[in-house]
Amino acid sequence: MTEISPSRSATVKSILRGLRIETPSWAYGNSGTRFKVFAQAGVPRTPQEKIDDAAKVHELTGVAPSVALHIPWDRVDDWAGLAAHARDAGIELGAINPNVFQEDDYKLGSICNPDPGVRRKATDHLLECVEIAEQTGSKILSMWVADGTNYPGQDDIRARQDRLATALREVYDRMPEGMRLLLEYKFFEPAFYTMDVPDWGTSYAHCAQLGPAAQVLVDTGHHAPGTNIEFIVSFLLRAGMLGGFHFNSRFYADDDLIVGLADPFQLFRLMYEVNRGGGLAADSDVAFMLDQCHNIEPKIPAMIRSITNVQEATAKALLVDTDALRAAQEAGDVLGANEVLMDAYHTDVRPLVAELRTDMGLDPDPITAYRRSGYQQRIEAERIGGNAMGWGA
Ligand code: RM4
Ligand code: MN
Ligand code: MN
Repeated sequence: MTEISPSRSATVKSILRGLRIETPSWAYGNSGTRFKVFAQAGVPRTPQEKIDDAAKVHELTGVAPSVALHIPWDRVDDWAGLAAHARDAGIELGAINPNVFQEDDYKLGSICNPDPGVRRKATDHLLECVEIAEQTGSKILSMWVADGTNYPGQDDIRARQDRLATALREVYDRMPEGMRLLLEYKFFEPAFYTMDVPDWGTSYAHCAQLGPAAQVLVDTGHHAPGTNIEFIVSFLLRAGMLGGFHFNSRFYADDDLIVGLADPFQLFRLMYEVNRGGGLAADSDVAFMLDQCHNIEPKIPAMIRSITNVQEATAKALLVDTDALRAAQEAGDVLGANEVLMDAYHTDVRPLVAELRTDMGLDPDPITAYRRSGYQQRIEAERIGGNAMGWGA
């Protein structure tokens, strides 16, 4: 069993202190499946109210200082004003996520659509998102291209790649210095036969062609069952191509469940590779973002839990005795090496993370603190009338 020494505990805590986890605006609104959206009391009616909820999560956890926006779901007239609202609430506006999947025009795709007019419209939306990012001070354009085909022969797979490359080039060239384009991949859904960016290799190839400000975004729910995601993470980090994450967990497909609940061991393995590859270093620009939907559970506590799950997995990853691990690996000690890893995984890090919160002047138990805060009762009372915002509303 691993005993956590005081010096090790101090190192782990200082790295955890520097961890930044961005929450998504859409997770605070109503969401559901294609069968039903279950409304919850107190959900935001405006982008400002989503920001307020994200700020509450940051206030209680201390490590969620920004919120990602989805355009047009979070569209406002005054972007600088929205950024100021966030600042007043104690957080910043984070990644801008364009939406090129929710209009009738996009039935056959957006930037890969066979119709040049539709491609123009979709590309213009992406360019608009670059502008929005400039106004909100966001440094990341987080792109998910939902394009693909449903039937063999439906469209020319190769031509679609050309269209994709053309649009990405135009967007990339429009980005100001210091902005990054993160290209997300997903193996299926909404299209069922081909996706135009189905996997990390496709994303990598397009990003490499674009230039250094384009990197791959790994959404943990976007792989075929059984895919070894930590291998992908390790490979991308080594190549300097891991831009960031959309954390969530899944049992079957893109379930968007709370990160670390379906498979905490996977999250640990992933964070181990992130650390191994330098992704937790002070100068790393790997963006840790959540991309979840809380269909049946209360949303703000779910976000808090997601953050504590990431912190705990990271703490365990940081507890791996790397010297012992290397020695076992070099000696070809298969079981010994695995034992080093498992030792760290089985360590109860909850007291350490609670101590970190106390060090940071926070309540050691953020979910109980939330329940006590009265915030939930207040939003349920105040946010009556008007339309509750939801996924796509
Ligand atoms: C997609 C993808 C995107 C997210 C949308 C809502 O499956 O994960 O990142 O913005 O869902
Ligand atoms: Mn995602
Ligand atoms: Mn997804």
